Amino acid sequence: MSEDLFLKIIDREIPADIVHEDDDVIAFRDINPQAPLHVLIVPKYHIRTINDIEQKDEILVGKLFSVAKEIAREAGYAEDGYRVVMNCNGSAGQTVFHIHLHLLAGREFSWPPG
Ligand code: IU
Repeated sequence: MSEDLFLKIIDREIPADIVHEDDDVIAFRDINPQAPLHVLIVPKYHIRTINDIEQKDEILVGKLFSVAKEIAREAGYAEDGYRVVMNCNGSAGQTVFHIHLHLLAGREFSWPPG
């Protein structure tokens, strides 16, 4: 069993409400949603934090945004707007150390974020 909780979701060792999956990426609803739509878009191989992204990962990281855009569009939020966020390390609030893009939609978001 892996210690990476998101690899466990990818391997179906722990459950998740999966909304998208392809060869590179999985996306599932956050268990503690912060907006009516809150989905995590996750690469299928382990990258610990943004600090660990390498040149070979650039296409994959770009794909996280393409998948987020498509999920937002399919859910009807393309025009109203949505937010995507990736936290890096402790001060930003990263709690799961396998990079993931948060997609949040369905409410107003303030700026700057808390
Ligand atoms: P963060 O950026 O690392 O703080 O985000 C981690 C998110 O993963 C957080 O919003 C959790 O609610 C979410 N999550 C999840 O959806 N399913 C899980 O099994 C676990 C965490 I562990």
